Amino acid sequence: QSISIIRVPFGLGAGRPGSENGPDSMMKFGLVKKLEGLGYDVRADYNIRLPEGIKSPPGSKMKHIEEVLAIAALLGEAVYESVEDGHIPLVLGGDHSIAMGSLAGLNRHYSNMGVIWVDAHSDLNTELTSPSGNMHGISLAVGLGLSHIKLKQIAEGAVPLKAENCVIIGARDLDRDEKAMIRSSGMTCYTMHEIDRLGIEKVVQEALRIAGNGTDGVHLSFDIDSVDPIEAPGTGTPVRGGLSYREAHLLLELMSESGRITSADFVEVNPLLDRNNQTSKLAVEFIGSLFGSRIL
Ligand code: DIR
Ligand code: MN
Ligand code: MN
Ligand code: MN
Repeated sequence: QSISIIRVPFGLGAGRPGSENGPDSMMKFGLVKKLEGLGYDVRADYNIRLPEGIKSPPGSKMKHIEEVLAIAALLGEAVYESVEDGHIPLVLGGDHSIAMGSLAGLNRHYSNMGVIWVDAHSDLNTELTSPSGNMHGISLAVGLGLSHIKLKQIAEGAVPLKAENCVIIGARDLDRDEKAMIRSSGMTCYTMHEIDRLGIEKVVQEALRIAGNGTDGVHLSFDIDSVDPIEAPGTGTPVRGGLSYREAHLLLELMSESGRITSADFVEVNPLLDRNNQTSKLAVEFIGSLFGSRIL
């Protein structure tokens, strides 16, 4: 099996700079070697960069919207091409706005894709409800067709995800309108409360069942801020009370075991905010667990 690593050194969708350095940092801390050690044929031939001359007009409510959409279109192409070529796309962010590109590109290949969104946040704001104006807070809403920005303007022919096949895991910081969106959309959200009560194993099994039910692919979008800031301090919007080190690993080990995950994003690693590169190294470990690394 082959993995196509797609680097997206883009951080303008977040409120503070630094996540654009995430891909290089994860590569530097041994990602390719780790995946090769697990038996994969690894290619890292995509590096998605913003074309010259793209700049949003000053004062637009959603900050850097043109830049985000330009990156998303290029990433959508790359993801589509890699999956059509038979590789597993592994997208390294960058901030979480880039997931719009992953979802749009994958949507051209899969006719009915499930999504598991592991995040402290739900990224279900829209341009109407966003309190921050940051594009990384609307990417799942775009995927579900809830925003004015549509997947089909990012990748031709892409259709909205079905809410019934979308699951959020790890939420603990939701804006008012996001809560309403979760309730009305029909998607499933396992907040930290459900994880505490049910245990991460049960939550992940349910999530895989829901995202896998009648779907021909399951995309994992993993925002590193899902993990507790004690373990993952290098991220732009840390929220206390997150997944423990082992809960995060177990989640990824179970996803690996299931054999259902067909693509993944790892986003919001911010080396500028990190302590001794702890978060970049952790992200590399986590990706290892998703692709089969085991303790014994
Ligand atoms: C917040 C933060 N809900 C927003 N979102 C983040 O800006 O819309 N998502 N950080 O990962
Ligand atoms: Mn090709
Ligand atoms: Mn996010
Ligand atoms: Mn987040």
